[in-house]
This record gives sequence, structure tokens and C-alpha cells, in this order.
Amino acid sequence: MILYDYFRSSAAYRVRIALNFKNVSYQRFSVNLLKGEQHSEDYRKLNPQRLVPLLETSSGRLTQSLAIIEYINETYPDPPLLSDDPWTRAKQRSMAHVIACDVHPLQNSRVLKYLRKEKQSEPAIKMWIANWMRAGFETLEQQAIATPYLGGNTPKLPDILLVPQIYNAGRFEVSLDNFPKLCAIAERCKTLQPFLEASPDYPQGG
Ligand SMILES: N[C@@H](CCC(=O)N[C@@H](CS)C(=O)NCC(=O)O)C(=O)O
Repeated sequence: MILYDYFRSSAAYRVRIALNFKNVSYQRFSVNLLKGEQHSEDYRKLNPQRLVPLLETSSGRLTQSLAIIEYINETYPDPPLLSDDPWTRAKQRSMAHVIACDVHPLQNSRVLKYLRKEKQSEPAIKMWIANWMRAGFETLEQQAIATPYLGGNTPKLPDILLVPQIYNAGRFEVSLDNFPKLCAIAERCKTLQPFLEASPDYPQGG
């Protein structure tokens, strides 16, 4: 499989974690978002949405990180990234969607680029990012009832979403002081190989 990726893309970071959990070997093809390579003619042919990640599989090309992760989870069942129990599984997806649907899209690079084009100041943009990130983290901090991970006994889909988002908080200098449970969970995850090797800071991760 080939993962079209950018090392600092948090949506791609999620997919790398999932692939690592399943011990699936894959090649990374870097699409440099800073250089605008997502807009190149070649990449547009692969993904008309002009975003990473994109996973090239034997069945074809797949976009959208959550769809990709669920596909990986179903094709490589071990270890499971979602619970067997429908209710617990729905709760895990619900937590993942807080980040994937309600936080990340508001601070993705094309949104920030648009705000800059509309002459918003850097401090105003920073406040915008922090506001939506905090809103998501406040929700998840309350929902973090299972231990030791968001998903329960073992890391599951919401943990895979949490760690890259916490990484983004660091990049954008968003204070995590009010989210001790989330920080503890993320720290725990980061010691595990699938998270460690997927990190943008991991050697050859860039
Ligand atoms: N909902 C998409 C979001 C993908 C996304 O926003 N990717 C960002 C990087 S994290 C991107 O490619 N940005 C390029 C741009 O904004 O031009 C997913 O989960 O895959």
C-alpha cells in the first residue's frame, strides 16, 4: 500500500498510527503541503479534494482518514481499533468525531490560508484555533471516563485521533493545563510503538 502523506498532517498521522497497529507494511509518498503539492495536476487526479491522506490499496484509492482507518481495521482485524459491542463502538466513534468533524476542519491549512487571505491578523487566527481546539478538548476531558485510554483497556479509534490533535496543540501553542486526563492518556499512548513510529518527530518520519 502507498500512503500519500505529509509528516505534519494530523489526518495522515492518524492513518500512520492505525497502519502501525496492524503491522501493515506500506510506503509513504510525501505530498509537501507547504509547497502546495496537493494542488498539483498529478495529485488532483488522485484526489480531487486535494487533501492528504490518501491510501492506495489493491482495491483502489481511498481518501478521508476515518474511512481509511475503518477500512484498515476491517481488513486487518487484529488488534481491533473499535469495540465489538455496538454501543461502546458508537461511543468510541462519537469521541473520534469530536476531533475529526468539529475541531480539525476548523484549523486545517486551507482554512488558515483563507483567514490570512481575508486579512485576519495572526493573533486573531491563533485565538480562532485555540477556541475550537479547547471546545473539543473540554468535551473529551469530560467524556474521558474509560481508563487507561479514551477507548478503554487498549488504545482505540479515539486515542488515534487524540494524539495527533494534542501534537497540533503544541504546534499552535494551545495550553493544555485544563485537560489533565487527555494529557495523561496522550503521554501513555506516546510510549507505544505504533504512536511513537507514526509521530512527525520520529526519525525518518519527516
Ligand atoms: N477530513 C479529512 C481532512 C484531511 C485534511 O484536512 N488534510 C490536511 C492536512 S491535515 C490537508 O491535506 N490540507 C491541505 C490544505 O489544506 O490545502 C480527513 O480526515 O482525511
